[in-house]
Amino acid sequence: TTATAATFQAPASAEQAPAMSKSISSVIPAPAVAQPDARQAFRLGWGTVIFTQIGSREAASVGKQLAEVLRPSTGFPVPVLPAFVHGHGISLLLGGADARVGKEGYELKVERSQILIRANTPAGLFAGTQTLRQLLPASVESKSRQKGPWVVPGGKIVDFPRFAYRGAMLDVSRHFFSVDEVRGYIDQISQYKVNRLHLHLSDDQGWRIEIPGWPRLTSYGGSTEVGGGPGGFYTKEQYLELVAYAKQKYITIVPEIDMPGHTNAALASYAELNCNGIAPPLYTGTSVGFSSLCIDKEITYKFVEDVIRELAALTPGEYIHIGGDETHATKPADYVKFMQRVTPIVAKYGKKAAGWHEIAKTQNDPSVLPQYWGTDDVDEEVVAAAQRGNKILLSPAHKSYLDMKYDRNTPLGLTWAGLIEVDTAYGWNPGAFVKNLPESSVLGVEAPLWSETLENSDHIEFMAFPRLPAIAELGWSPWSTHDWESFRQRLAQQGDRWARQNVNFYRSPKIAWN
Ligand code: TNX
Repeated sequence: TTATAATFQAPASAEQAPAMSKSISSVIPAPAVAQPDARQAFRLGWGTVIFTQIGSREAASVGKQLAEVLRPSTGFPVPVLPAFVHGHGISLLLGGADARVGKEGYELKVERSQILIRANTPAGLFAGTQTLRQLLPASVESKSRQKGPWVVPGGKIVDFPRFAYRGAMLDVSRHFFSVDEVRGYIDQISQYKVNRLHLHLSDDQGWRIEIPGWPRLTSYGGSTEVGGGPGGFYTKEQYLELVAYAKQKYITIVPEIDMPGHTNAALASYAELNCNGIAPPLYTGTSVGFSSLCIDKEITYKFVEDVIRELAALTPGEYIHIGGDETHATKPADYVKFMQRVTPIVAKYGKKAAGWHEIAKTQNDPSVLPQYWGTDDVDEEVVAAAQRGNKILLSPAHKSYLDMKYDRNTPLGLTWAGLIEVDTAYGWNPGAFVKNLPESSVLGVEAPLWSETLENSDHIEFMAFPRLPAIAELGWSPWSTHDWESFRQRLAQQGDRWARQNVNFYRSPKIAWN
């Protein structure tokens, strides 16, 4: 716990939640369908075995990850075997699930003699194991041996996501975060069925990914950050390591190179990218909207193509994010010209372009994914794109921005989009939020975490928890389950889990933390 967070405790006035014994539906995100059965419960013991689908390496990996959570705290051996013994242990099986579970969902049955998770894919099995984790006592998250009993409440769940894209974004440019710090965030968000991590890899303050042929982007452009610290960057191998780590948790990395604005780090590294041929100094402040690539120089497009080619080669996911926000230093006509030339480059390397919502006005390509970051509920350009067939990603800044302060006393964060307590983050319906944007056009939601004021994992955690789980639930759970009272009670149970995981969460006074 940092000094900052330690001095910032919730007032003692938290309302008391009514006592609630844990049931099979007491998890975040809320399951689509849950039938508790109070007569059944499974008790983990010395003999508990995890059985995984025979012949599936991925199912075995999901089983191993579950065992690695269970072993230290229970002290049980929890072997993982590619086998199935009917009526015993915890089984992770592919196939045979309720038809509604689709590609990412799962079915979970908890009986006295066994726990059965069935899914069509390993991703679904992974989602099911995250639910199971939350059904065990919070002490299961401890790294050292704890006292049981290790009881899982009985019943049945059939669960599947409302939206395909359930994202978090981390700005590694304003402050750089190491591979270990990003891995830690991946561990945390994957517990809430988030399936995309958007990395904001470049901005005015730093360029964070190696690009062949352009070594100064990282050696110089990556050498600092907001406040003048040492910055940093990911080598190709480190980036691939993050991609692979995320993949084990069924999270796809969405890399962003912001352009044509937010490019001071690149412009400082290569004089020839500037219209006047003069490299500006590195920038360590927090202003936005002052930099632009040179729209009329050919080298700009060679540079952009080299960057996109490399990112596409390193990224298995379908999207490359090309930014496009706050281009106050680019003439509007130049912005359109730039985007019309760059979007096809993304397609040339087999990817779809995502961009901040300003991109919606620049072209008619229905494969482009505009990311709405406005602070109201009106955007005609985004709605027009949806009418042309584009899917839209929703990150309304006054609801989903994890870098906004919770209240006036929050020691970290910004306020330009307002103060966002956890009930505000939870209180909106992505399927009916932007005026005239139907749910069928919404690909999903993303919670961005900009890092102007954030320097380390404690800071990331303090801003993301408890709001990230609120956004994750909006992305996964059917609207019919949406209920603040239910959410705040389920959220209260996460506090002890985060404490055991050493997650430095914000003790919102809206929640009666366990
Ligand atoms: C606006 S949101 C930005 C970022 C800042 C953020 C701070 C968006 C697309 N651009 O450059 O970091 O506000 O909240």
